[in-house]
Amino acid sequence: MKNVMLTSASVLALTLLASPAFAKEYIVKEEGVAFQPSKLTIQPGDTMTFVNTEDKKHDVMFVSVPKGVDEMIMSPMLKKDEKFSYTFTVPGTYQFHCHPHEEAGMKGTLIVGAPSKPGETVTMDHHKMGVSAEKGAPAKVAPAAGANAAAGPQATGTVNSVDAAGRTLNVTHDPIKALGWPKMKMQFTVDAGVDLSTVKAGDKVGFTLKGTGDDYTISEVHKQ
Ligand SMILES: [Cu+2]
Repeated sequence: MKNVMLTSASVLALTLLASPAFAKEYIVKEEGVAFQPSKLTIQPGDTMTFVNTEDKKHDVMFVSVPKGVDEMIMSPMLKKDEKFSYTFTVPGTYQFHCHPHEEAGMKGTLIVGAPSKPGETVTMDHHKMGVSAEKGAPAKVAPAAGANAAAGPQATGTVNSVDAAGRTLNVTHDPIKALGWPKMKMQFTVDAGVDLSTVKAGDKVGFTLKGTGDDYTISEVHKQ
């Protein structure tokens, strides 16, 4: 009986150590065209939650991240009291900004674990929407060729979540050569008229993008 109890206690201790019970959540307010705080250090496994506390719309996008981060970390545009959370696992230095207020200096720095050494980060340039690695050469944003040019760039990916009422689709898309985009997790606005009722989390989908520059919407989506 004693042995059984000891074993249970050990299992419980291991479970607690392995669980995210010790992970912390850090709140960053988007307020006064600034991130508050704008500099912080967290540990791998911790979560940052950005909260817009004012009437102005803000977002947050991570434009420089440690190598090994294979997705674009960005929120949708946040209205007052809306939140965006992300759990960081890759150690290093992250730079982020609010897209509408970048020029106004709304930016910040996050260190997860320990800072990156020079050459250990990559730029996720939202304006050009491509990963420009060490050399800094921006990925070319070329229109798709042939029939695709009229239809817009084609993409494939896996659906993370669907908000049919809010007309948004969160998808981890495969690299999109026509746009020079790497594999990224992104939230897209979906055009009116596109049927989202059959699309659900976990689905593999093909979709068509419409737009220019950094403002793309989904104009068509189908299951694969
Ligand atoms: Cu802003």
